[in-house]
This record gives sequence, structure tokens and C-alpha cells, in this order.
Amino acid sequence: MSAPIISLESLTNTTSSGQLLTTAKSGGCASSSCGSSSRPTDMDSATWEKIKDHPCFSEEAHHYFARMHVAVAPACNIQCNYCNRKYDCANESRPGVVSEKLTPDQALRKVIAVANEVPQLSVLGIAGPGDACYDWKKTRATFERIAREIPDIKLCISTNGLALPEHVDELAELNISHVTITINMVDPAVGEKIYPWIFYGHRRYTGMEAAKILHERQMLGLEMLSKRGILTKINSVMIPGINDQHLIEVNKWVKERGAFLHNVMPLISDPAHGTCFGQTGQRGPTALELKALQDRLEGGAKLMRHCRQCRADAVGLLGTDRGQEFTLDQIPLEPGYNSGKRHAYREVVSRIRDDHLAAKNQAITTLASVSVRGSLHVAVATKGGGRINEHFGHAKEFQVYEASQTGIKFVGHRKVEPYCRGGWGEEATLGGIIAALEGINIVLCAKIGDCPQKQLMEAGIRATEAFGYDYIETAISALYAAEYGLDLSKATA
Ligand code: CLF
Ligand code: SF4
Repeated sequence: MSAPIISLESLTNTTSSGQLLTTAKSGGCASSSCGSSSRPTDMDSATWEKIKDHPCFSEEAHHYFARMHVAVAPACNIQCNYCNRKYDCANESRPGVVSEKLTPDQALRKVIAVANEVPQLSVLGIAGPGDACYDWKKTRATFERIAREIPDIKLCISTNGLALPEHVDELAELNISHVTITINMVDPAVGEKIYPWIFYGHRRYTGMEAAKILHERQMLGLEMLSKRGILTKINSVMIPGINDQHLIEVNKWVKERGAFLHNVMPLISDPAHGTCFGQTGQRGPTALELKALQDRLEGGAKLMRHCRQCRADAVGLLGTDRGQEFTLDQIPLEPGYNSGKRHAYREVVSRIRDDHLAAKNQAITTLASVSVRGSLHVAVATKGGGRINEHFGHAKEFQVYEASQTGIKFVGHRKVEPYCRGGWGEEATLGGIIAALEGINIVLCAKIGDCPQKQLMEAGIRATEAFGYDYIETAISALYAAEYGLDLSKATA
């Protein structure tokens, strides 16, 4: 049973911490277990404490919490064939994007300004725009300043791994709790097709020799982090014909060395980005190819499927980017940190989360009671909070879930151009949305007009607003039961 509705919008658009708390109280809570842990049963409490408010390391947390990146580290020590240095590091960022570079002091100013305005903020990451471990002095200075000012923010770093081993002790000292290493290969013969050169120990290396050094440093860095209990995520760029099959091997290696998550990201290759792969016509994988590989990797290192390949200066919930609201020219020169909004928001979320967990458990019971085995692919328009709370026409992405008798799994997202522009539906855009929704059975949204609904139906995709503002799992389990029929003897057992 869903709680009375507390929309994410009502939580984040209020202007004061007092209003946030009032919203929470007036919304009420259907769960009798407010404040209890919504920790998954298969996870120890120490790990849960580390990931429960990290939007990248926990799929569940990404419905509630936001990250921000500060682009303080422009230098890089390797060359990837999918990177053009005019743009941000493509290992942890959307290719073809240029971020506003900051000094550590400017970064601190920006983080304070964001923390005062974005209550969901829980993680500060440094993901370039070059390599954060190679450009270490600026990275370190930034982390130090921010930890002093906002001690409860989680610190996160992303690196290609070459300069990682020499900084692991400092990372531990600085209390950096989450590290991402991009590992695209464990065989230098594959590596030399991805990395033309590296710069290491004051020397430039090329070919197999370069790939071998990079591989050894990546493995060493990963092992050192695991030994110190720092959570690691491995990013791998899936490059069809070069490392797509090989990533199965990569998954095994990183699991054996203690990686917490493996995030396989699609290569985004565009001749206009001026990268080597863009110019040679190397293609990226389709959404279905990516999903097929991710499905093959199930059972190995745990997979991350909710990555949005964000910018090196991204701000906000994954899937939205408020970075443009916080450029240096728009933020106060000396903002004082006020923790009120962030703390009030956390209190609200801990209440909602318990209720959401109860709804999920109810959904699992419903699924298990269905008489016929089947599957359902559902695309959801959401603004966060785990609810169906976005209009079809406003959605910039749809979250995709796969339902079966055994549960409901988040399997990815599909980015789209919003259908609605200035109050009118764009016919041309609808064609693109229908193509992006390939393989989807049902679309769930808070509102949809007759016209797009009809055209989706003609393309074999049902769309409904009947579950608007419900929890995603509640709606999907009800649809699944309607589709495949409830076994009443099990349902009442
Ligand atoms: Fe940033 Fe990366 Fe930390 Fe997250 S992003 S440094 S782990 S806080 Fe997240 Fe963005 Fe994907 Fe990265 S969605 S690109 S995985
Ligand atoms: Fe570009 Fe990042 Fe590769 Fe460096 S590590 S070459 S910045 S993609």
C-alpha cells in the first residue's frame, strides 16, 4: 500500500529546511517502521552505510540522492582512442562536452553554493576533465577544502588507474570512500587497440608495452584499494569488435580483486568529436547489444546499470543536470554553508524510503503469486523518489524495468528528446521516442495525451497514466498480475 503522496518536487522546491520538515510531517507515512534500516537483506551493514546515499554505487539511492562533480583536474597521462583532449575525460563523462574548469578555491565556492540549494546532494566527485590521480595536487587540495567545510559529504574519485597506486594511502587518509577505475582490458593485445600511448615515470610508452604497464598499474591499484576497504567501481567502455567479448574476462578479473561494482558503458562515437575512433568509423553498441552483454555478465561482479555518463561538472540527480544553474558567474562570491536543507531532506528521505521498501516487498509477493511465468518490459517516466511522477511529454529519459515472477529489475534507461515543446507535441520527436523504446511493452507516466498514446499503440507499445504518482514497483506488479493472472491460492496463502 502506497503512502500518501509526498512528491519529490514538493521536497526539493521548498525554500527552507523548516518547510521540508513540515512537508514530511504533513505527508504522513504508511509504514510503521519509520527510521528503520532499508538495507537489503543480502548486504552487511558496514557496506550499506557506505552506499545508502551514493547515487552511483546504489541503484536504490539514485532515486533520492545527487552527486556533483568539480572539474579541477585537466591534465591526463594517457591517450584513449575515444578521447579528444579538447573535451572532458570520456571515461567518466559524456563525450564531446567541455566543462568549466575550476581552481580548488573556486570548487569549494561552487560546492557550498550547490549544497545550500540542492538538498539531495550527498556526493562530491572529481572525474577530470583529465585524470584526477595524475593531476593530484589540485585533486587533493579540493578534497581537503571541501571535507573541512562539509564533513558529511561523501568523496568520490574517478581515474584511469595509471597513477593510482602511488596515491592509495593518501586516498585512505583523506577518507575518500569511493573510487572508480576505468578498465577496458586485461590483455595488452586488446589494450593496444584502445590506448596509443601512455606517459609514465617521465617517459612515453606506446603499443603493447604501454598497455601492459597500464594493465599492471590498474590491477595493483584495485588490489590496494580492496585491501584498505575502499569501495571500487570499475567502468568499462564497450567497444564492439575490440573489447565487447573481452569484457567477460575483465569482469572476472575485477571480481577476483574485490571490485564492488562493474559499470559497462557504451562507446559514444561521433566523427564530430574528432576522436580517433570517431574518425575511423568505430561504432558504439546499440542499447540491445549493451543489455545482452550486461545480461551475460550477471552472476559475476555486481553490475551497475543506471550510469548516465555524466559531465565532469554535473550537478543533481543522475539523469538530470543542473550544472548550468551553478556556473561561477551565478554563485555568490563568499557563500556561507548552511546544512539545514540537506539535513531536513535526509530526514524526509529516511521516512519515505521505509515506506518505499514496504511497497517493494508487497510487489514481490504479488509477483510470486502470479500463475503463469512471463516477462514484461516497462519504461517509466520519473523525476525521482521511486514514483511515476513525470509527464510523458516532459521526459528526457525513461527508466527501464524488467518484471518476471522472481522480481522487478532496473535494467537501464533510454534517453529521448522531450515530446512536448512549449506546450505542443512534436510529431518528429515522437518517431525518435518510439525508436528509443524498442522492445518495451508498456510505458508508465503521470500524464499522456490521446495523440501520442494512440501512436505508441500503433507501434505496439501500450502507454498509461493510470498509475500516476504510484511507486514504480507497485504499478509494475499490478500490471504483471493483470497480464499473467493471479494464482488466488498463492495470493491468499
Ligand atoms: Fe561521480 Fe563517478 Fe563518483 Fe558517481 S558519476 S565520480 S561514481 S559521483 Fe555515476 Fe556519472 Fe555514471 Fe560516473 S552516473 S558517469 S558512474
Ligand atoms: Fe581522455 Fe580520460 Fe582517456 Fe585521459 S583517461 S585520454 S582524459 S578519456
